[in-house]
Amino acid sequence: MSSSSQYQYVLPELPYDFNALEPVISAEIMNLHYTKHHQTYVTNLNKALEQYLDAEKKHDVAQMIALQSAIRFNGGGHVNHSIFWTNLTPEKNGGGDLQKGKLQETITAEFGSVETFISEFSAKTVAIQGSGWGWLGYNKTRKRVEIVCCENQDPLSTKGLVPLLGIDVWEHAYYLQYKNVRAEYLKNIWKIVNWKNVEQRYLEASN
Ligand code: MN3
Repeated sequence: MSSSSQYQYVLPELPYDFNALEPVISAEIMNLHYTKHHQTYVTNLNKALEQYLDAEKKHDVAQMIALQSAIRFNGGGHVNHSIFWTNLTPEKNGGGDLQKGKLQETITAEFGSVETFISEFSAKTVAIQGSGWGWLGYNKTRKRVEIVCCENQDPLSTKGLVPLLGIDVWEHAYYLQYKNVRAEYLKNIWKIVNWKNVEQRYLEASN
């Protein structure tokens, strides 16, 4: 077994075609986002972890510390996008349809209504300065769902929460289609949210 083999992360399979989320997200964005952006996080994560393993073997703590920001950024990018793709689904496959059930009850209890949740989530996420992600996360200590924003590619684990639904608001996620109007992207994306996936994550996290 070669020293780096345990760090060969790979792109997860995209569960739909590049054009399947149109008109909300164009095939051009999906193609670039998945094959270029996500792939680059994976490539650079593997590279950084390989270098980290080398540094660890040499007991070079200073180098291990220096590599941490690359691991955080690229590892976060890989973790976040891997969740994001599964959080979305074409409208014809049930995108945007939050059916009655445990998650819908929890969101209603926490925010008053699903509509209020969506408008709070959208308002907080549209206001992220620079690049980042809006999340619905599960707080295991409080046993509640929360809306939290993360900067750059910081995964939600850095806030101590379990990710349920993440929306990427880096410009690469919408700019080719929505230009500078992040709010319009955030208004439309609810049409393709895969609530079944979000609910499954909620049931696992709250179990
Ligand atoms: Mn992205």
